[in-house]
Amino acid sequence: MKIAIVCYPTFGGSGVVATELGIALSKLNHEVHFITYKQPVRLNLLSTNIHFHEVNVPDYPLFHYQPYELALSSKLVDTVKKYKIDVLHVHYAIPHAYAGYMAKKMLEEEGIYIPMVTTLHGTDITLVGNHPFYKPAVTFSINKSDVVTSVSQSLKDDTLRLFDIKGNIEVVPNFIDVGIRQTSFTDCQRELMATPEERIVTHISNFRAVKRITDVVDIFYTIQKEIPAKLLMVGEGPEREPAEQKCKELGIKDKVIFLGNSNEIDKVLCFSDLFLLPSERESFGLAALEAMVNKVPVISSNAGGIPEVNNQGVSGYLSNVGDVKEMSENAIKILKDDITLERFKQNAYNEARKFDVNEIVPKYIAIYQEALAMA
Ligand code: GMT
Repeated sequence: MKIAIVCYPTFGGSGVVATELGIALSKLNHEVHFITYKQPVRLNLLSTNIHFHEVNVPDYPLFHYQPYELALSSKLVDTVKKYKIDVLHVHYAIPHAYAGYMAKKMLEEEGIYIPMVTTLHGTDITLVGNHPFYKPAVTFSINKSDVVTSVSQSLKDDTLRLFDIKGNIEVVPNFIDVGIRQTSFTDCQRELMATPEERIVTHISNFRAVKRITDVVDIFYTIQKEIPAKLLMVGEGPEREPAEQKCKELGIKDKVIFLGNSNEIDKVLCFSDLFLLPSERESFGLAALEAMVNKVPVISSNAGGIPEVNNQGVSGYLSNVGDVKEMSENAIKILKDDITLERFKQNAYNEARKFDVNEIVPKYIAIYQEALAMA
């Protein structure tokens, strides 16, 4: 099949999932065309089966806001025609499903039918999409998609609760390539980050308010009072600076390392002992799954789809949003002795295997076939 994938190319779960999906499809001999404004960050493997088409929005003094949807839908029309694309798969409803639908209609004028699959990722529904400014357009584009998928049951429930959805939503969980992780990193170079007796606690995100970064610092503050430990903070975003300030005020500045955005999160997770994800909202929690596949247990909130990924008492522990006391106690429970930690590490890995790429990607292929059959 020839599949066009539209996604956000920056650091963030939806772009990562879209990119990994494209790579997996290309390995199965499908031809994949990424259409977005920048080469996706995890797309370091361009091959004969993977193409990247950049969407440019020319600057024009009259435009106060650059019309990205317009440029994207035009690029979609051109790409579908030039490469004879079979299926359009848009990740994140705003504005991708909207632009995709416009492209579909323009192509129909020329007698070309292209089915559109829309995957909902989370904030496009629970945060941004639900805003009255966007809601009618988001509802419209979801209802006009040929197939709609969501990355968790929780996100499906939220979508049905918040929007007036006419059709079905199929749950296709996010996935991870377990095989790659088994072979890639054997030398963890842990000594670069911590002394042998210190535990390494890690948080990875886009440092937005929804991630509750101050909770991460508070949990770590309690942990390091009981157990020698370092905190690695990976990512960039508006909450980074306040978090750095808080670490200074708490006197733990030397124990917390802010690494910024990284393309090498597997290397960081390779020497991590615990992952913290106390988010306010999380449709799935891909970062938690990436930790688990690297044998890192997870202390998380029980928001949204996280309970579908992090198994209570097995791969880690879940608490109510904001309950940093319980999260800290559970973290210490896992980290306190080597035997307990090793058990949680192995469990985390075993749970992650349920989300292996080989289990999930065939579900998307079946969905493309289903969408094509609607033609
Ligand atoms: O978490 C974010 O702020 C980024 C966002 C995105 O769109 O990239 O992540 C969402 O999609 C991920 C991939 O499906 C999910 O794993 C995240 O849980 C989800 N984030 C939220 O729902 C807040």
